[in-house]
Amino acid sequence: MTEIAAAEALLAEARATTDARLGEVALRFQRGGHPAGEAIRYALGTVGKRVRPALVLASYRASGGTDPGIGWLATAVEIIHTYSLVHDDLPCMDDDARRRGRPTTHVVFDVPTATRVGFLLVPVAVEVLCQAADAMGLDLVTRQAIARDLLAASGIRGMVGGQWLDLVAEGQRLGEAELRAIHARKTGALIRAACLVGGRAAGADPTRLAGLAAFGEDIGLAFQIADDVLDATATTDQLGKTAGRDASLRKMTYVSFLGVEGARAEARRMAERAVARLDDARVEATALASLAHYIVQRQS
Ligand code: GRG
Repeated sequence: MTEIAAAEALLAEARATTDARLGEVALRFQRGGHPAGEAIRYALGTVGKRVRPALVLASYRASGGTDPGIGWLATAVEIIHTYSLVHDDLPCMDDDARRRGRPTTHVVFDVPTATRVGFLLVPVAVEVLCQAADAMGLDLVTRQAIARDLLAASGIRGMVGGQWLDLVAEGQRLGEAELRAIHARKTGALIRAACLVGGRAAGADPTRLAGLAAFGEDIGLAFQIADDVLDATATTDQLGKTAGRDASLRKMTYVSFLGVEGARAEARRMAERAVARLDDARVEATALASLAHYIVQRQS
């Protein structure tokens, strides 16, 4: 099997595992008769690549984990990601009408509903995280560390902080270091957390955890650079979301600094460096390396 085929098999497994659990979560709201039920089902039912859940599974297994309860932890990470997409598409943020090949949540329902559903998904993710910890019998110190990693990656030092700076920077000139710092928070922090929480759940030692975190940082950046390249080169149909959005929002991207070919080369360099980080920390790299290479070669 080629490396990309191996990554695609892992993503398919992550999709099956995560989608079943996301469906279960949505059903709880629908059965409860809550008015948010339909919108939650819509938001959670959109089909993404499931890169972050695949990273949770691969980091867990690379650290010796074997419990199928890890699927719930992967789902918690995907729910945080889903919340960020619902809010990212709102008119007050990137104002986009398409995502994952479908109209965005606020287009199908309305802005207040999508705003509320996005917020609601954060405590839902924490509940699912607790469910994962129970299912896997994780000790309190590990639970606390996992919750801290995931929430810190979502907050002001992570996704919200990065998005905030990104919005403020629209239409402004940035230096490459500033752009890198924004991306590390907006996109990289959650990807890093996915790797770290998989390792923590398996009881990885501090050296291997540091290796997983360093790997996650590098592929997080590689992921965003590849995203910038795709935004500039792919079609809306290929992406399932509006192509060319960065240019229309006058955003600085890696393509503005390096051009398309330069940005592709930088993404590949970051993916190679990420894999070297795993080798340095003696983390079993096969599956994680295949995901790193998929991330920079993907077409959507
Ligand atoms: C309150 C300022 C403030 C922010 C709220 C909306 C938000 C938090 C943060 C935005 C985070 C974000 C959407 C970053 C972009 C990351 C990115 C490249 C997402 C696309 O990920 P894929 O390609 O998507 O994995 P799929 O659809 O495959 O899951």
